[in-house]
Amino acid sequence: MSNSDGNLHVALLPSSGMGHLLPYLRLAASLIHHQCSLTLITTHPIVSSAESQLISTFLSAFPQITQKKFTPIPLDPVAANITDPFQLQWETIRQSAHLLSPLISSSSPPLSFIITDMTLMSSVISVTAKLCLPNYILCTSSARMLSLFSCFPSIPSSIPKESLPPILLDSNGSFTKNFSDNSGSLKHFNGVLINSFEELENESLEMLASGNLTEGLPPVFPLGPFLPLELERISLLAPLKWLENQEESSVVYVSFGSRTAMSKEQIRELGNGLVLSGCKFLWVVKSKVVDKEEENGLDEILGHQLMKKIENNGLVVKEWVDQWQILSQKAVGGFISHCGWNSVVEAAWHGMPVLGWPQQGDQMINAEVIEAGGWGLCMKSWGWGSNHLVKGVEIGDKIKELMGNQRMKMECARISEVAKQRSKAGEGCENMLKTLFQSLTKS
Ligand code: UDP
Ligand code: G50
Repeated sequence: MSNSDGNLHVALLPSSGMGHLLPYLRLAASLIHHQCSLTLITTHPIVSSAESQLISTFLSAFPQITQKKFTPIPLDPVAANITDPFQLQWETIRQSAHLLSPLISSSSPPLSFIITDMTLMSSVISVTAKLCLPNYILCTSSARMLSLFSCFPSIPSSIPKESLPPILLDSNGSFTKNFSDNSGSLKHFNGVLINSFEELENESLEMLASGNLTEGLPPVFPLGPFLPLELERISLLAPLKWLENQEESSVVYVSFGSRTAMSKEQIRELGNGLVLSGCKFLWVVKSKVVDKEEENGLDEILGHQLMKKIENNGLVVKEWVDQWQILSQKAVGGFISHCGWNSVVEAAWHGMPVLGWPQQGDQMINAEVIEAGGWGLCMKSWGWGSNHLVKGVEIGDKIKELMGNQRMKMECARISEVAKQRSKAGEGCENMLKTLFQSLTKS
């Protein structure tokens, strides 16, 4: 399994979107720590500026990593019937997966294994199987989502049908077909690496390990919580400076991740809700799915009236912020989140009460992890992002509930303590990687 110099050479194949790239790079740093040689496969053109910047910063910080540029054949979004640019990129990579073969087989020293993103599984496994290259998955979602994924189109009794990603309800759509094909290919993989840990998702991880969900499921390695890299620190200092002057636990932080745009109407209701809550707030506004297209100013998005009302209560930004640093600040006492899985794990690590407002995809299932743990709320009655307008008054009331809930704060402290223990050297990721490497040397 290892090369002549005794080291493992691992190829990483992330999919598009910061929510997919970030956990890959965080894992990459752990693998380097374990003396692995790495090849990072990057897909061009890159969808968002955030991804381009992170990739170049990462490669400059780790010059020992080999970059292999992969240029798939472009797809016509109209013909493919895909509007989301990140999903379009997933499909583009899938359809050009055969072109990965020469890129993979020309790696020197030869690869020990590859780590493939979930969205690409069924298209990549045929390539790596022909090359007899072991293939692991990095699951960028929750173990709870993985439990659904592993037995799809069946649905585990633990998951309500209403929580399924709405896109999967279209049983003839290409997304559902890919999801199903990916799920079916699971048994051909050597293992699943996941940014989770026992105390966060005990039930789902046990269910996955028990073998009762699906036959032939490969081992699942819960390596979480993943920690950010030093190089992820960014220089947008205004939010951090502003937070320094706020009282302890007085600020609610509002972000819907890197690829969820809200309608202008919903943005304005949310703004009113934040003002009505009476709390201070730090709000990251996104009105376009891809950062490159975000050209309107805040004035235009929020409107003059709302801008005026906000002035004394909060700070609104449109740029990429350093979420990890923000969650570390004493002033922050609550998090309104779409519940992308990375954000959930980061909130857990920081012991931050979450008002979960899922917008799409796996987010409702992720939010249920928070609700079950008692350290946040999952707003099912607010519906999915685009099909329901939630009024400011209702949002304001929920924020007050979030910021005043003592029981939730206690659960937060508990989950944060175990998360931090897990991420200390010798725990969590380190131990699990050792187990992974032991299993590799046996095969
Ligand atoms: N993030 C950040 N600053 C931003 C927006 C996002 O640091 O302005 C990070 C966030 O901390 C998380 C990731 O980007 O690590 C987003 O992943 P997540 O799974 O939460 O949501 P997605 O963006 O995939 O919907
Ligand atoms: C986005 C989305 C729907 C959705 C998911 C999204 C996930 C993530 C995992 O991230 O569940 C995943 C996606 C696609 C796939 C396999 C696994 O083919 O809009 O379900």
